[in-house]
Amino acid sequence: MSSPLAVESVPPRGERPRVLSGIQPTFQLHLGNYLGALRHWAREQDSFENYFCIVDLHALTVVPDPDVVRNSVLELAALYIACGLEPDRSVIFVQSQVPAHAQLGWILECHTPLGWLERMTQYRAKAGTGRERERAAAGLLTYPCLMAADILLYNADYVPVGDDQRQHVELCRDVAQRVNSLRGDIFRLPEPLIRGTGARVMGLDDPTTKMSKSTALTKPAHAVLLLDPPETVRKKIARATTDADPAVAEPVGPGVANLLDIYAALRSLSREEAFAEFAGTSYGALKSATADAINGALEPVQARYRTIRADEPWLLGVLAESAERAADVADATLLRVQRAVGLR
Ligand code: AQP
Repeated sequence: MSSPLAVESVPPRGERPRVLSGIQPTFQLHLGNYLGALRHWAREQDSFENYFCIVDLHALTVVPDPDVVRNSVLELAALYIACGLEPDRSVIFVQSQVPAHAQLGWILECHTPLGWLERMTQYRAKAGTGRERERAAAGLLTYPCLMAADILLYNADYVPVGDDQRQHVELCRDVAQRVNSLRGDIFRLPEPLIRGTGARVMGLDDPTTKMSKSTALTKPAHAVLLLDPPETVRKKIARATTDADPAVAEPVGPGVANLLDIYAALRSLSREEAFAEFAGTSYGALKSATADAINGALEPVQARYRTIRADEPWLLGVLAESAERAADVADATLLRVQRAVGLR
């Protein structure tokens, strides 16, 4: 019999590798969230044991209106399912309904050097400088520890994300390694799973910056939103920044490259194949074909979304049941960690 003080290691892997990922319920989802994350999650459900959460605790770092958070959680859950996640193949749950996330988050904060957090690109970009930084929420600095907790609680093998999240998964590995080296082999080290096409969709108004929800909120021309009607999509794509050249030609500028990438991702082509299709044609032809491809992908998603939103009791039932399934796994990990750090 093992000593009651022995550290319990990470449990063995199941038949399929496990994935965990999530999206913040902050404002509306955009094409980048779909192409970089959601679409892959849905397509690859049979290859993995799937855990997808709606990370509402993270949304509080930008302190949106409580009604916005409440509504965005349901909107996001419905969009997960509308984009193809199936509740019997994926555990789709709300982060705050599984208290272990916040509990492990704190333990990890206590094991993470401040310097690691201060170096994070997103913190530096979002917290501003000088007086602005003094007023920024402390959660903006510490949320990568909460994100590490989200992943490590489920002993995830992979974290399927867009390219912008690479640094966060690396930090998660660093923290896990640090705890493992201090307290025993309690965490599995996750790998980021970043797909080629669609991994970094750029802003339509400024193709040198990543398409993001927060920018789309103040600048509607920045992003196609998943619930935009077809005419709005067409107008936004028609207004997308391109180059001074009259036609698609090498070397393509960032705006044209972005449209080619979006088109390629939606038609399952490489960038080169997409370029070959439009080389020498006007930007109008590329924009029109890209808008058609987006509308073709979004139409069925929007139809399913409307059906799901019309049955809120069903959606709440899915989330409640999934939270229980998630908590079974998360609570077991938390207990293991609490014992290892001397809390039980
Ligand atoms: N532009 C993008 N291209 C490809 N993938 C993307 N993701 C986000 N933007 C792109 C991926 O979507 C998932 C959810 O990320 P998020 O909730 O952080 O979404 P966001 O749009 O980045 O959200 P915010 O709140 O607007 O953040 P900021 O303003 O910091 O960008 C992740 O897998 C992400 O990689």
